[in-house]
Amino acid sequence: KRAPEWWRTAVVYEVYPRSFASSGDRSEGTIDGLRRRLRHIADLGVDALWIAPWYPSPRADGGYDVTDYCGIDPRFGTLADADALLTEAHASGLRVIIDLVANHTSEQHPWFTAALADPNAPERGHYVFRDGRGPDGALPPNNWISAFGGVAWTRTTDPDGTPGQWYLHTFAPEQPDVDWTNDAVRTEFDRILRFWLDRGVDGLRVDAAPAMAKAPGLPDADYSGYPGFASTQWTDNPHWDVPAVHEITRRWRTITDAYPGDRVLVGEAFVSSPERLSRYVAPGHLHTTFNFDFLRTAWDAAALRSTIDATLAAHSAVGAPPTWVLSSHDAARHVTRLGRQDTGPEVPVGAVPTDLALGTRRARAALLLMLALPGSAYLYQGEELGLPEVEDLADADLQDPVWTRSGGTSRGRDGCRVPLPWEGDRPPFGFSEGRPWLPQPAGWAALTAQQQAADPTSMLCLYREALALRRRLPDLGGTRLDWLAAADGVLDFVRDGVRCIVNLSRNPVELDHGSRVLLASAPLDHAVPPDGAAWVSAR
Ligand code: TEU
Repeated sequence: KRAPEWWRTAVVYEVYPRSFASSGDRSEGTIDGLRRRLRHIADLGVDALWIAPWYPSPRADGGYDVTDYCGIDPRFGTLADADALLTEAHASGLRVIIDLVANHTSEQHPWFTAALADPNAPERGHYVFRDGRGPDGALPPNNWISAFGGVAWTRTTDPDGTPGQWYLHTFAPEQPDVDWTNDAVRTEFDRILRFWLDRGVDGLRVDAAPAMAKAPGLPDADYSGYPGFASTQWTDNPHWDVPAVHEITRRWRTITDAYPGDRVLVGEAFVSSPERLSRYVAPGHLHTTFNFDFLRTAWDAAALRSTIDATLAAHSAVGAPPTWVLSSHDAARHVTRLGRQDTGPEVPVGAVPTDLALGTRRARAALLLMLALPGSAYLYQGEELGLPEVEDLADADLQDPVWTRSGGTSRGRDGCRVPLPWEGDRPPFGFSEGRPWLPQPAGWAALTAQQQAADPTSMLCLYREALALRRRLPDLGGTRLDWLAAADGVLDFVRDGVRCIVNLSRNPVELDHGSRVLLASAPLDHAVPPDGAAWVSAR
């Protein structure tokens, strides 16, 4: 499918390459493994894949700490493997979006090494180095906190062994923020963008977009009104969602638009309102952005409807398509979230009782809701298998910096990054022949792709059917959405020829006599059961 502006209705599948598929006795995923399992993604019926960072990296933050933006981490493979993947994906009708981590580099990036080695090196200006406050500069330059918890500044030691300046890191100390007011930084990222566009990628996902610009003078933030460090709660501050960020995206849009073939820039922008989000996709800026509001909305009809309406209004005001996301490599898997009373995306400490059967029923219904909404949708690897969050990883296995930097108040994001189960009846389930970098639960034998492909009632088959129908029925890709009057706790809307009913109440929703059901998330007995959804022909 090469329709113009494909990204307006695209379904994009997120690949977290470290955990997708591998080969030999390796513990981590490889590009070769991804190529061998590409069929799985093509058969699912999505339009594109987005690959989380595959660059050389010490992996202080799972690859979001890059040392070479124009290379491939040797643990994943080579540039030739990446080229082969692009060719094969395109041949299978899949577009490829890669990750652009431009708010920060790795502390081992040659720029940062040079900046540390000599306080007078020009590379200091590529980052945000400042003198400390207080006697001997022993206090951080301002009060900013890191998204991963703790102070957002780390003091350096000068080559002569004396305490030196501080540098800013919005995320982990191993991820120093670059200074986007620096011309060398801007020029280098122009080059990186062109390097990958020349190689044939169809788009870039702009990581942590709101972090890139900082208010001039780096004034203290006012955190009153923000609950604890709770990371990304700080969204209107001198270090987040500052207007100058839009100059960066405009610059990149000009570069991207010069290429043929409908290349796309997708923003990862966690901001305080749909209106703030829409600024990232105003004409001349990014094409689309992730919609975190949808991810964070509880399983509640009124709340979902108001998120949907606010999102549609803000996006139609700027002519951009909305996006919908249920899971990512940063959030607890939604089968688990939806099986809890508390449906928030953060992983709470300790054992929260989870009803996975309930969560699975709701996840099936949520899929039909998401795929019936106007715009583009993002899937995260493993959700098509109905994988739950792995909540019982041992402390010793946890690798996410969120776990260490939160002082253990968060278990971090490893539980949604466990390597996928492909086939067989015991770990490593065909992921590789080795020991996966995070242990897979033995119970995943029932959730392997192979097992589910043979079961028409499986989550995998529901994803395939829903995506195939979405392709066949252009109404599902259109922009109109008309709400129908519905009982409390029920979402009921029409997309031209298709009606979508999602039952979040405790009572069944009777279907009109003679209704033609196109697809249902659960067996229907002339009614959509609680926690179920159906697509019904409206023609
Ligand atoms: O995430 C950016 C971001 O805003 C995160 O703070 C996110 O909202 C948080 O993890 C939710 O708990 C991106 C990547 O997706 C994430 O994996 C990286 O750790 C981060 O950037 C730094 O590069």
